[in-house]
Amino acid sequence: MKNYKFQLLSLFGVLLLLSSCGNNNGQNKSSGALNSSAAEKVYVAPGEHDEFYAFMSGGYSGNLTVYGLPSGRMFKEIPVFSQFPTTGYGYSEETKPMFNTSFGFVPADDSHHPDISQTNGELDGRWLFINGNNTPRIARIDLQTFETAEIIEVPNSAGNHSSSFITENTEYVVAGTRFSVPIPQRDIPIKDYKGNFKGALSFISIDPEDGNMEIKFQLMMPGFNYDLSHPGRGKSHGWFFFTTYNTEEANSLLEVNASQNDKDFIAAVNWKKIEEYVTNGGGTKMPSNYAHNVYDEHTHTATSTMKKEVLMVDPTKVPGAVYFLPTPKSPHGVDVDPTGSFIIGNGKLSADLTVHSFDKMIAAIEAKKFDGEAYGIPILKFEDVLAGTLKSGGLGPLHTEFDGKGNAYTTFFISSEVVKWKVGTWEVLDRKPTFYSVGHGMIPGGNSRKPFGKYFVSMNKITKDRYLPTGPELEHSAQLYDISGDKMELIYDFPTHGEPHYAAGIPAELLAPKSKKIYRLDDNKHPDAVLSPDGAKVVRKGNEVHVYMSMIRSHFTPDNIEGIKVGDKVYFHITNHEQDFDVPHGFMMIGQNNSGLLIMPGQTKTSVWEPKQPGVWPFYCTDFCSALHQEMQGYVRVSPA
Ligand code: CUK
Ligand code: CUA
Repeated sequence: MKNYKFQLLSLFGVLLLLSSCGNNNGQNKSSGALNSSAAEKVYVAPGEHDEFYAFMSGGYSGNLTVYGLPSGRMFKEIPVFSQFPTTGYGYSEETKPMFNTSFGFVPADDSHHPDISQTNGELDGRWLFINGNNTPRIARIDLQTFETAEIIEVPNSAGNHSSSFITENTEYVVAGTRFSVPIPQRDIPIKDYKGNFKGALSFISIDPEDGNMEIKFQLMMPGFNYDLSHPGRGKSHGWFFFTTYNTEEANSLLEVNASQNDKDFIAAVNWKKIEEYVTNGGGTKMPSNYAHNVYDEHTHTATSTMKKEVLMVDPTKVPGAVYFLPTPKSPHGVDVDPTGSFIIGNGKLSADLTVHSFDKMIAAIEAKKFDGEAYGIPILKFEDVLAGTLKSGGLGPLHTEFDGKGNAYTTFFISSEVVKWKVGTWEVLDRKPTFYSVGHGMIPGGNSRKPFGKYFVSMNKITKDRYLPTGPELEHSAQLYDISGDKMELIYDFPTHGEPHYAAGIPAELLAPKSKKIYRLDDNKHPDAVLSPDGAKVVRKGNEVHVYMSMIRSHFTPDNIEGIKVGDKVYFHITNHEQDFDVPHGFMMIGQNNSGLLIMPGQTKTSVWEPKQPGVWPFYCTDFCSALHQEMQGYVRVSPA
């Protein structure tokens, strides 16, 4: 709250604070407007299913949560960049490699922006990509299994914020760099930032068959801060747009240093041109270490590879590759409308919203009408590319979504509201307060050529009184607006887990029928699986002991294990032999200092236990699986070394 006040005062001064921030004090007027029809709109009867999935980023939890809309019910937390004791993700031997990076084992991150794969600009529901903002990474979630299938590290980057947005045929997912850094990293004085620090933008190709990611090329850009990005679509397909701030290249962002330029830039990158350049042998191979971790659902095992180089492209060597569009003031989100005609710069230190025209941008480029250059990259004239300005009276615009009916919805952090406006006429159609201080908004498909403009979800940054108090730490809130009519109607509030920065929504009918129900035992290619209880055995290799174990209602085989000594490293390779889809079993060993396991039917997972004391030590199943669940147990006898 302290920072927030500081922001208000320092950015707009006391006058603006007094004049237009009343919505922030809306505690007492927040819920009165709801009527009983709102309840009907969000009510999903017991046993009925929701109309949409909403995948919400988990912020500093490093994970992703799955909700239903309109009910606001949470279905699942998908562990991505963080260890997850609930299932053993990141603790099991099979999944530890998912956290390999050039920095070593990194089992935590800050996830911001999920984006669902597209075909011809429409959601296809194959995969979801999400960024790790802290240790720069991108993860791919398989939307058949709802599991993390791949994590690629992004070298030469720091703060992968402008990610993980994808092109309209899922050709590329991009990564940016919120912090510019010395490239290659080296020991230099921080005050030598200007001119020495660089920002690498990464274009990561996606295999159309299996979704595997590969860093195709990086662009060595000037040392600005690259905040967010958005792909062109339709007529602007082939372009990618990145917001920048700190074009002053200050090494300390106290406001005296940065935010002096009246306008920063949106960088327009013609990736098709650069793709052609690298296909013809352009670019320089640059030594760069980064991890590429892939999880195979047949072996139930992740493998990690350390890569050694990237292809670096100097944008000034590729004519027509990159242009700068001046945009007021420190733009945060950049959004492209469903037709691909308009590029919206959400200047967070501005009251107005700037809309650039893609057609005007192309015309200015063809006429070579430039207003100088920055590090060899041409700057277009603001007036030449401007399509219009939304003068809404809102303060602190952050992000814009679209409903597919020609309307846009912009979130305003400082004035805490959502403003609906008409694309093309820049006319304000409606505005509704949010509780409190909205960051992103989300319309299912609102990021594609075909939005499903029925609901708008507001993801709010500041939490104070939406739910029963839970001590000093409160969950954030999401709010659901019905946007099917002319006016937005607030119909529901629900808490979210971690800080939700962004979300990706998709109609359930596009996803639910493809959801995988079971891992088949006859498809289990895990090297340590036992495919029938007869195969269960205990094998000693030096001081490693491998227990090949099966679990089926309601016993473990073997369940009495002897011959273990203090100092041994015991590997439990456990296969769930159930072939009914709804019978997971769990495994926990007394004193286990990593995590238990949750093992789905047909799956194999491995847990390591290092006994420290002689004795007879029990283990048991942690998931109530049958009337004989309490009988699902065993002992390990440990003898002195
Ligand atoms: S960010 Cu959080 S409100 Cu990381 Cu997309 Cu703008
Ligand atoms: Cu298996 Cu409880």
